[in-house]
Amino acid sequence: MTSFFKDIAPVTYEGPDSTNPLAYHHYNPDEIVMGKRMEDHLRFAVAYWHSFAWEGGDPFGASTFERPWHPQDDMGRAKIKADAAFDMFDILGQPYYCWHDADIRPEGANFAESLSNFEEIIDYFGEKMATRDVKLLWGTANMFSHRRWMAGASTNPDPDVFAYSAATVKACMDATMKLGGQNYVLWGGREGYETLLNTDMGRELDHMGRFLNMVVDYKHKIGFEGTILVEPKPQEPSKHQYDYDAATCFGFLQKYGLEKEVKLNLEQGHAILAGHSFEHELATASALGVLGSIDMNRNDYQSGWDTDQFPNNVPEVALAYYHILKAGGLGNGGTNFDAKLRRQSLDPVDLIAGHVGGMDVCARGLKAAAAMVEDGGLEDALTERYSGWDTKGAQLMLDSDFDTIFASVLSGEIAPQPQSGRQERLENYVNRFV
Ligand code: XUL
Ligand code: CO
Repeated sequence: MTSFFKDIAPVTYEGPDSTNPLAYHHYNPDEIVMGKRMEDHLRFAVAYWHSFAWEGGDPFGASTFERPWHPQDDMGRAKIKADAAFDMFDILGQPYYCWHDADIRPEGANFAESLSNFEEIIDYFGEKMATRDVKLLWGTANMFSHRRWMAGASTNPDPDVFAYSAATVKACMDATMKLGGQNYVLWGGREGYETLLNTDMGRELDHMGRFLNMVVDYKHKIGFEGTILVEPKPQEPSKHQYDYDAATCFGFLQKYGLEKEVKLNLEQGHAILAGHSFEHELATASALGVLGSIDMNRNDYQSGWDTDQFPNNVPEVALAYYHILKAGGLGNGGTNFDAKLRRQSLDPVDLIAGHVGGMDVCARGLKAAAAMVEDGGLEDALTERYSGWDTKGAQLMLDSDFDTIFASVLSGEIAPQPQSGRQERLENYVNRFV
């Protein structure tokens, strides 16, 4: 144990009546929910970037955190950072974590040097993982921070950047596989545009489609068994991002023949930025068969940008897990806290508290969602609302044509009778569980 989290004991479940701020009050990993351990439903992951690589800067001021591993430009400090990160994993006991290449290694003078730094840290992680239970939920490449990516990665007008991106993703997929990662994520923060005046959108989309096909080909070539995930977000940092939301991503995947190969990593805050609720994105992905994993971090509803805060709204989280449970669960996906502290939250204990609170809120949401599934009230209401479609006549209509339907409507045999959608009654029902 390094001294960074000194005097902080491993966090354990003490139940809802405990007043210990560093205990789980609702997250009880071994508790059985709908026949499965809570830990196996939620599959929590810590995001290395926000917890350890972000220095507390914002557009108006630089770093506030001043961690022992800052500045992050040398291998020695990259290892001190890793030591603190794995200490936090030991304290929290969450089963997974995630990284970008740039979070964990210093940038080198050229590709080969960056790669060598990266591989050394991956081996260092491998040694740490060999002595603990923590696993890699996903790896990903940061192809948005360094200035080379300012006009995109696979969508860059410069083919040299496309090549550099391909080499970067190959290295990150190799490392993800080496550490036994369960998924590989692509989030394209600069895969979009600032102005259409300098952008050939059709060409950029074709390049992005070709690139993702190369990712899938490489996955099969190396025998990576994890899922390839694309993470939708409508804008920020680009003015407009091509992976706008779940429906847009699905259209893209279909156009480039990838809808059976690639799923989505949906983020709560990104859904809100796209003008949706999180459950809208979850229900869309579920209906289209591409629900993969989630980033469970919220935005501030007033500020209008991606504030990446830990979740703290149980009713919202409950509806999200309701749709996840209805979809059959997260599979080999998980609940990643792509969440960062506020920049005034300087103390190491704040990092622990943020995660403990997020895990408890998710546990409460999951339990409420499971209670709604088990009670069946929402499902019964749906069954009743669509029951007209269970009749033989309605099914035959789907196999008929406009002329046949027209004749039965004209004869008066069919005459719609409007019925209540019961929204208030259903909202009241949900409130009984949250
Ligand atoms: C950015 C974001 C990323 C991805 C991984 O908004 O969500 O951190 O999750 O690149
Ligand atoms: Co994210």
